Amino acid sequence: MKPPSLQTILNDQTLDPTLRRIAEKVQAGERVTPEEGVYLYEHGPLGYVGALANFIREQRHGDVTYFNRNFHIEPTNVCIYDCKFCSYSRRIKKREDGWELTMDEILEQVRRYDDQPVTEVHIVGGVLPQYDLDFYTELFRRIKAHRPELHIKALTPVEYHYIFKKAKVSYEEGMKLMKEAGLDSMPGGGAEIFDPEIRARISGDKCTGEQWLQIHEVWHQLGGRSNATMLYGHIEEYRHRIGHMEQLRQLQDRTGGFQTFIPLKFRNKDNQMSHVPEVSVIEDLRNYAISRIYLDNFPHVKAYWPMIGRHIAQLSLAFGVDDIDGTIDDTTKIYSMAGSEEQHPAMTTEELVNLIRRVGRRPVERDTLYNVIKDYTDHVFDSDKEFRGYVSLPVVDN
Ligand code: V47
Ligand code: SF4
Repeated sequence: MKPPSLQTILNDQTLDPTLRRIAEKVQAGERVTPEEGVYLYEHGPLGYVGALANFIREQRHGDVTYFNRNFHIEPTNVCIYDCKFCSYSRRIKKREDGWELTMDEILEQVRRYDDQPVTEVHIVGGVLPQYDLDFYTELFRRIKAHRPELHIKALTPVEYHYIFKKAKVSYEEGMKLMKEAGLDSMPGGGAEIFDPEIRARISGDKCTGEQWLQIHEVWHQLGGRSNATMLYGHIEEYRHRIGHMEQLRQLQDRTGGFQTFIPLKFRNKDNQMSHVPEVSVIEDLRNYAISRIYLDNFPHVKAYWPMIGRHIAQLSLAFGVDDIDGTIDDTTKIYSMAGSEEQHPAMTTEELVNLIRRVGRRPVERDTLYNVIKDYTDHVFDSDKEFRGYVSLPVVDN
């Protein structure tokens, strides 16, 4: 399944002149302005934005669709902050229904994957005072001592800002300490929407958008790589999405340290914004496409399949997306609690590969830094012998 070609769009004599100008710019590899970005959101039909985004995607990656083999650890599902969209926030999650893993319990989770060819551990969860600078630097050291080649993608500026402030160290000092301890890269979370007014209304008491951007900049200056997300489809307007992406684009122009942009659809279950309706699938696909068009200096756009579900993830591959994240075990709760499509987000490597193949794309396993590990285009699975890509873990119950 593919949208119309860019040439078909340009051949349409009835095309709105501004949309034609934007399509010509995309064809010429020119950057779209913030005003044009908002215009795309307001007036760009699905087929049109899909054609532009797919043109960019195929120019850069052809049919290649990346995935990786990773697992998630959430040290806690309780959080001192009060983000209105989050089912971890202190207003929603009472400590009695929560878990708070000790360092040994976290290391035990890492050890469960000892015989699995996973390349990355993604550590993210709520913010609590006991998970401080000493805790995380020691944790990273112990993970590296146990399994040096496992890539640690961990925490976000939300945690780092809190941890560094408490430890009275600068962002520069703090990120250096994290790097020395074994941090390999930073995931994209905590970005939400940078606009101060919207951010104050949905996640008032955590780090600001500016602080989020500063911490990524410091990390990039240390040679680190990171991702960026955008929480969309709640109370923000189109101009806020473009404003968010514009700040990311500017930072990327300065550092080149971002790898992947991950739009995250707001889900409304079990949080303080349950009254806000979720946007449609069409809006999801338009948003992927416009992200791909706008963020011309981001190498990759990712659809996080546990959140949007396997079928929309498949569709997204025709709307600018070239990465569908990894095989994820079923301990990842933040999304299932918020009402994501996948209550138990785990897919075997074979399932993930087939999902990509069925929409005519080429599945390629990557490591966190997009080094190719294996091209699965012509791979024949032998289900009995192959590693199946996920291990079902018991739900942690304290
Ligand atoms: O920042 C929380 C989001 C994010 C909800 O870098 C919600 O590879 C929707 O950033 N509806 C954390 N979203 C997860 C994240 C991530 C995920 C996968 C891969 C990567 C990567 C990063 O989850 C938070 C917040 O924006 N979130 N609650 C909700 N109700
Ligand atoms: Fe805490 Fe993050 Fe949830 Fe906000 S989004 S309440 S910082 S876990």
